[in-house]
Formats: sequence, C-alpha cells, structure tokens
Amino acid sequence: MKGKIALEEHFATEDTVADSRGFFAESVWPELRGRLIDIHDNRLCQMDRHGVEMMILSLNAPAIQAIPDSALAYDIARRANDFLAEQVGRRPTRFQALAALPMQDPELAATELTRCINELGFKGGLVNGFSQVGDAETMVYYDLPHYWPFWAVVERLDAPFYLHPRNPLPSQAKIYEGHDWLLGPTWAFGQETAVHALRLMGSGLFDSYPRLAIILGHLGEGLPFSMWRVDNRCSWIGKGRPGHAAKKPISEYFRTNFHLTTSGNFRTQALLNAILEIGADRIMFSTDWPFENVSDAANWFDAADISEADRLKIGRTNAAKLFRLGQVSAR
Ligand code: GRE
Ligand code: ZN
Repeated sequence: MKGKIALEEHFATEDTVADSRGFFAESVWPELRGRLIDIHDNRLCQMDRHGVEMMILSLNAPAIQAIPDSALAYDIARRANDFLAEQVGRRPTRFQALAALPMQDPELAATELTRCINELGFKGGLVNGFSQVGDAETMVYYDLPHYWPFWAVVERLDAPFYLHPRNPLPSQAKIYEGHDWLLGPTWAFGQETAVHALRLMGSGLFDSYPRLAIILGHLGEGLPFSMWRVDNRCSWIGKGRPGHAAKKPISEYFRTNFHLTTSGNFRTQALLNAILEIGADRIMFSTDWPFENVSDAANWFDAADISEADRLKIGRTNAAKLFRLGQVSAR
C-alpha cells in the first residue's frame, strides 16, 4: 500500500541517544545509533521504498522520563522539540512531530505541550511511561491527582497522547531477575505500559476528560486480549473486593479513549483480535523504526488478510483524521 502514515517512529539527539544503547548487542549499536540520529537519508529511503508517505516522529526512550531533575528534563525536552521542529520544517509533507514532555512537573509539561502544538505545529505528545522525579528511585504515574490539570490542557488542545513503553526500574524488576531477556520489548515494556494504561482507565480520568485520546503501541500492549477478563473480574465476581474509581466498565474507556498502533507487532492474528476488540477505526499502522525494520512492518501489513477498506483506514486515513493531517499531506 502506498501513502501509509506511521506514528511510532523514533529519532534521538546527542543528549538522549545513549539511552537506547543497552537494548541491543554492541555489534549492532553503530548501525542503530546511525539510524536514530538520521532523519533525511536512510530513513527517507526506507519510507520511499516501502510506501510510507509520512512518519510522525518522536524522541527515543526513556530519555526525558528518566531525568529526575525537572528543570533539566524541561531543558532537554525543549532542545529535542526545537531540533525536531527544524527537521519537520525541511520536509513537512514527509515528517510531522510528537512532543517530548517533562512530565516530572505537570505544569511544565502542559506549558511545553502547549508551545509545541501552538507554536511549533506538533500533532500531539509522546511520553515514555512513568517519570523519575526528584531522585532516580521515584516513579510517578500519570493517573495521580496532581496530573489532572495537565490532562485538562491535553484535552483542551485536542492533542493525542502516545503512552510509549519504558522498562521498570531495576529495583522494581525482581520478577525478571536472572531473566534479562524478558526486559525491554520482549515482555517488560508491554507489562509496564499496560498497567499504566489500566491505572489511567481505572482512575476515573476519562469520566472527567472524556475527549482524551491515548495511543498505545504494539497492538495495545496485550490489553485487547485481556479486556473481557478485566471487566468480568471487576463486575459481579469482584464484588466486595477493592474497586476502581471509574464510573463505567474499563473496556468502555479502552474502546472510547484509546487508539492502537501496529508498531513492533507484525502479526495478523494479533491484529484481528485488536480489530474485534477496539474496531478498525482505532488502529493505525506504525513500524517502531529504528528498532524494527520498515520493510518488516510494511511487507507484513501490505499483505495482511484484512479487507482493503480496513487496510486504507489502518494504513492511512485513521491517522490523517486523528492528527488532522489534511493540510500537510502531499495529496
Ligand atoms: C522503543 O520502541 O522505544 C524500543 C526501545 C528499545 C528497544 C526496542 C524498542 O527503546 O522497540
Ligand atoms: Zn517505540
């Protein structure tokens, strides 16, 4: 399929590139580093070769979220966003941007998101899971009450918010001890991000801010498979046990406030399950470049056994609508 739009597509600056180093063998680091830093060369070739018209770019992980000092997090986020705005300005029909945000301080995060949307023309934000705040051992999740004014700003700006994975802190990763192979995208990323998303759903956040649009990668970090079971456990069978604070069944928020991408999960069985749970209107093509190959994502997606109507929605039009890309798209 030509004209695909992809939105979990990462780059790095010299400030943040080292954060991606530990995930791959040293032998592939030079290649990966090069891919992260590059915007207009190999990346664009890959896009041209595999029918990706546009990438909506975001910073690598965990980057800003792993900087406990709020002022420094703000500074590095601003520098990354300014750099990204410049790159997008060179080829606005091929690249658009999601903002990196200093979530350590919800007010600064709101200020930076507002600047990125209103002044730099960004299309939303992408945040790498919980933030370390004040010291390296503190984890803060965004369902907490002091984040709600931030969410009010996100809703007012109509800005889609991508909740991207990061690893749990080593002190919280006892379950993976002796099994480092489970860290990162293999398993720990999905587990960490799914729980964070469930915390948002169960907090009642979406009762107060019903127009929020949260995006999850990797076909939903396992959540489509488990939504019925979560609801079932929270209904009659869970009576008398601690309940969540939200008004509706959890799956209603999932179907109403969430969108998924195919990033790093190029499996038709998983896609069909996601279509059945959340609908083809809420799924968008993505690759997860440079950690995954554009060729793998595109070759799978272009031939996947779905209807051509769904391929067009998932490959292009859902993203064009959600991010209001009409005015920047080449066609
Ligand atoms: C990512 O998508 O951010 C990512 C990493 C590290 C390894 C794989 C991966 O940050 O997909
Ligand atoms: Zn990613």
